[in-house]
Amino acid sequence: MNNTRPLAILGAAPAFAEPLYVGRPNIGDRERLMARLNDMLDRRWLTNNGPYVQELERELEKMMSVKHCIAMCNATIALEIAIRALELKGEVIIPSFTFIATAHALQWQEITPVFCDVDPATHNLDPRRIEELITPRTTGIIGVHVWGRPCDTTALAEIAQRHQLKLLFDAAHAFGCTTDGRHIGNFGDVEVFSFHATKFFNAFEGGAVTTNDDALAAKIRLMKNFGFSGYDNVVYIGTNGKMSEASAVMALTSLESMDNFIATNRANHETYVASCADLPGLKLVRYDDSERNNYQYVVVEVNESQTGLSRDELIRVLHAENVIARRYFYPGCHRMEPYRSFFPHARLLLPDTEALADRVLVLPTGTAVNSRDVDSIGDILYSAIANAPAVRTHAERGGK
Ligand code: T4K
Repeated sequence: MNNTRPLAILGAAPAFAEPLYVGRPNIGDRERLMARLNDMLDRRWLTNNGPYVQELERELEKMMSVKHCIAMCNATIALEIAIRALELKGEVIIPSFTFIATAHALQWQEITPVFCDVDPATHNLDPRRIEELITPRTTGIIGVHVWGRPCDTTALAEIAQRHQLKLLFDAAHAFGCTTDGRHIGNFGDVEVFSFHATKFFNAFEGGAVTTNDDALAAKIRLMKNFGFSGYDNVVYIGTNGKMSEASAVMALTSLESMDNFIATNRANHETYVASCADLPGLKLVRYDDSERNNYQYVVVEVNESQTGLSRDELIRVLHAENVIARRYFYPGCHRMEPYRSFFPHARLLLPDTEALADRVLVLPTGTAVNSRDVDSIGDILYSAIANAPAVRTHAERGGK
């Protein structure tokens, strides 16, 4: 460890006067946003496939080089609609190391999510462990591009094809990312994005489905609008998955600043890498710089035997300094209800998921965080590890 760094924790005042959050929204050009909102109000067209939603869809299709982009109110409803449009039923294989929405979107429709373990090197669904979970009831696989690092799309497509399963990707983290030079949005039967406020690219609330399948796109369009085909003709069971014009305005404004958001995330990520390089027991998740990434997550794996502090102890130290770091996907979907009761023995199949959920720590980034903040966070981590026994005692005495 670099012993010239300051030992600055356990002081009376937190290192940051204001909290630094994971998931602080990025805001684009306010004037452009307000001008569009005024235009929307002048036009009195607020939702139902308005001109801003249509503009957003065309812009995203161009950006991702995908045939169809269908904007939605959020990614959870988008997942539910995509699952229904693909006629999935019975069982669908998914990772447990994901946001609970991936599992709920299936269970909501009484489809059983079958949890598969992840590859500890990639944090994504491990293709080597999928086939042993396939039964006569299996109809699909949902891969999740965790942290925006793409799944092994080729291996998953081969398995899906061999077993005649549908393949869907939860791309909530992967907007703006590529694999083999091709944009996420083009893989599997459909991909689903989230534009929630906490994502680096946001529409307040929002999401989108992308596909290169014309018939599927037409079906999804019907389903997200109650099944209406024309003014008063319902041809299919549907729901309300529509994106509002205000959300499309926010998304279009975010799109204009997207390169800046990514540049800031990348710079912060590089500063974190430099700042944590000499800290034992902390491994930063890296991105493949030969591809396009959004760098929206700064993820650290904590090896307690080297840091002398558990992941949760480190989080307590960071919170006391107003750095609102977070566990992610803890404790894993299979250890939450209703899945915990449905599959009491799931843990036996998911050792890598459980180990990962116990060691992952996510640190703040985005445009609300600058490189000086990142350096200070590095100093806090350094001090915590260097003072591990004192930090432990402090925590035992009831310190935050
Ligand atoms: N699939 C995956 C893999 C996902 O990660 C997600 C969503 C989905 C599907 C479903 O997408 P959506 O249906 O949401 O479009 C957040 C988000 O609500 C959720 O969108 C996201 N993943 C998930 C990973 O994180 P929470 O419960 O952690 O949110 P919350 O309210 O605790 O906010 C997190 C932090 O962000 C707070 O500490 C403060 C900060 N924050 C949040 C908001 C909303 C702000 O500073 N400003 C804000 O406006 O779920």
